[in-house]
Amino acid sequence: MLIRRPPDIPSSEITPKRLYLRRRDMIAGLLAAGVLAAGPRTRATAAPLPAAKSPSSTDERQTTRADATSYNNFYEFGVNKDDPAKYANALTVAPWSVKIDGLVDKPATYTLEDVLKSAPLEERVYRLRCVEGWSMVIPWIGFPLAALLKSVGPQSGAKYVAFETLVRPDEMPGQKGFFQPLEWPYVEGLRLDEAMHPLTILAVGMYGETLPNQNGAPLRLVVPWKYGFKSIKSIVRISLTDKQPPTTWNIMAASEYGFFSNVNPEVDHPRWSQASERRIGEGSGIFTKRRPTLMFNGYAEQVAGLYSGLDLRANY
Ligand SMILES: Nc1nc2c(c(=O)[nH]1)N[C@H]1C(S)=C(S)[C@@H](COP(=O)(O)O)O[C@H]1N2
Ligand SMILES: [Mo]
Repeated sequence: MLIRRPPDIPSSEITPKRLYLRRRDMIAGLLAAGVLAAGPRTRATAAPLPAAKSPSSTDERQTTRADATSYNNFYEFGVNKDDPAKYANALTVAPWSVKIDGLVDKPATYTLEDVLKSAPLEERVYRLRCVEGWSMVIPWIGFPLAALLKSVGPQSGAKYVAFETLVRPDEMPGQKGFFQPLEWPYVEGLRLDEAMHPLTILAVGMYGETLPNQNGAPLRLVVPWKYGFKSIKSIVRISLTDKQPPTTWNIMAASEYGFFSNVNPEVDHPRWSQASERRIGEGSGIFTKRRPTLMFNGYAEQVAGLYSGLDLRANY
């Protein structure tokens, strides 16, 4: 969990030996694959990323990798579902660093390698439910955001965590030209207790490999009980704040997308019902099967307590 480990304490003394070796091998593998390159910008290629499956995984049938990597929302590359798969390979994701600032004891610009030292990687198979009414089941590889936050030392005044995506129009066609669908950078935020919840992870991989660019390489958030847009991709900045931070879809349409955006089948989007969803891969056209949407996307048992006493209709 230490970002800056005193040089006299070998990491084998802090972490169980087995995990230590795995993490060292993993970092070596990522270096070899160019994911953690220190030199000029590199287009990383998919590298194997072995990780043990966490008990917080669902055993529902997983969406195919082909579907999860070809039907994406990543407006920096365009607004169509196939734009990210078409254009995101131009994005250089190494070297990568994340600026962590605001109300923390150790603000700094951390390399991706530093960030990866905060905790061992795990596989987390989570449901992801888009506000548009479709869902997937994806085997992410990542670690709890809480581990990274603890290692930088949140200060007592910190109440929220704000996130920012890369702005690089040269490599992100959706950020240049006449039609700009959103304001850049894409920004998101969580309350500090949501960010510290053990289900909230930072992902660096999926399906046993490093993240494809269209899924938010090299580092993205995954918050399984909230609508997909909260799971911000290709993160370059994490700030701890005392005020609720602005969020991209709320800036775009405040009456449709609130700060919380918890999956809630009882609160409809102003333009459509949120009571059911289409699982990607389960039929199309008239054969589309719809499943009921579950409260908090099926994670109510773990997260409902975060919202006790909060009116979820007013705080959508
Ligand atoms: N930076 C950024 N992050 C983003 C988006 C985006 O357009 N830009 N789209 C969001 C939306 S609407 C969804 S549903 C998920 C989709 O993640 P996936 O493509 O890995 O399934 O990413 C979210 N993160
Ligand atoms: Mo979404």
